Amino acid sequence: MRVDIVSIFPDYFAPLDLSLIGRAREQGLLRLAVHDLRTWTRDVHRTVDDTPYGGGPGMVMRPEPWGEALDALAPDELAPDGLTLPRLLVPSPAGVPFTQAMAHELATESHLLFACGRYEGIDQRVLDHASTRLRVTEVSLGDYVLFGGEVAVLVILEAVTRLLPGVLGNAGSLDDESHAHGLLEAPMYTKPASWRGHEVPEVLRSGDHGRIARWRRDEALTRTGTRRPDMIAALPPEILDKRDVATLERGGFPLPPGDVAK
Ligand code: JD8
Repeated sequence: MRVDIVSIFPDYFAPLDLSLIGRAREQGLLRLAVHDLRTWTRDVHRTVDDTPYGGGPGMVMRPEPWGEALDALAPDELAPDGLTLPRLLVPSPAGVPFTQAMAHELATESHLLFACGRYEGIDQRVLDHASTRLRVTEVSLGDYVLFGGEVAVLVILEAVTRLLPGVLGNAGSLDDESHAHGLLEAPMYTKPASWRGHEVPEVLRSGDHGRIARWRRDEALTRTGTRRPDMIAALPPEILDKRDVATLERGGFPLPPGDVAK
């Protein structure tokens, strides 16, 4: 996968040299480049912002540098010779929610282009113009306000990169993690069996894989019912067996709509 990031704070992405993303880059699984938006300014002060039309607080990012940056990083020439134009992702508090499902979708792309806004945001015409030739997605991390799009790109890139084939050693672990099957994951334990008076649940040391799997399922159901009842309501009823339904009812948690196994 090729990834280009445009920001006025390119140093924000130094962490992408580290850990599994750093290794994915070394292995050529991820070709990532970070670009300073000011590269595409033409004035001596390298200006990227100006006052908002219609008044109001703060500053807005100017369209011209962004237009030239996107022209350079997503040139139409890419398309004729069969290379796909990149998918443009623009973090914004007004964007569609970023989810694990979107992470899986983005992991199928060959080229992602991230535009990091700052100040009050990017002049809307940049996105309107880009939408005439690129697939553009405004995406939000969640209902809270950040200073800019950079940390959102770090989050999105980590969620997408770990889904790329060859990045995670034991890809198997992708299947039973939170949000992979609509439930939060059960609590995890490792040695020592007793720590500061806290014992590891006996079932996990029993070696009885049937009992262990049932315990973990019940813990995942109970934890999800307690912390994320919205996820229980969104579960396809057919994935719940009689024991699951009994666990949810025992916990007093609402069952998902539809006919569940009783
Ligand atoms: C991009 C500028 C700051 C936002 C005035 C504060 C994402 N979940 C999220 N929360 N906030 C962002 C986000 C914030 C951004 C930019 C993303 C560019 N800002 C602005 C509007 C109010 N300031 C985000 N993803």
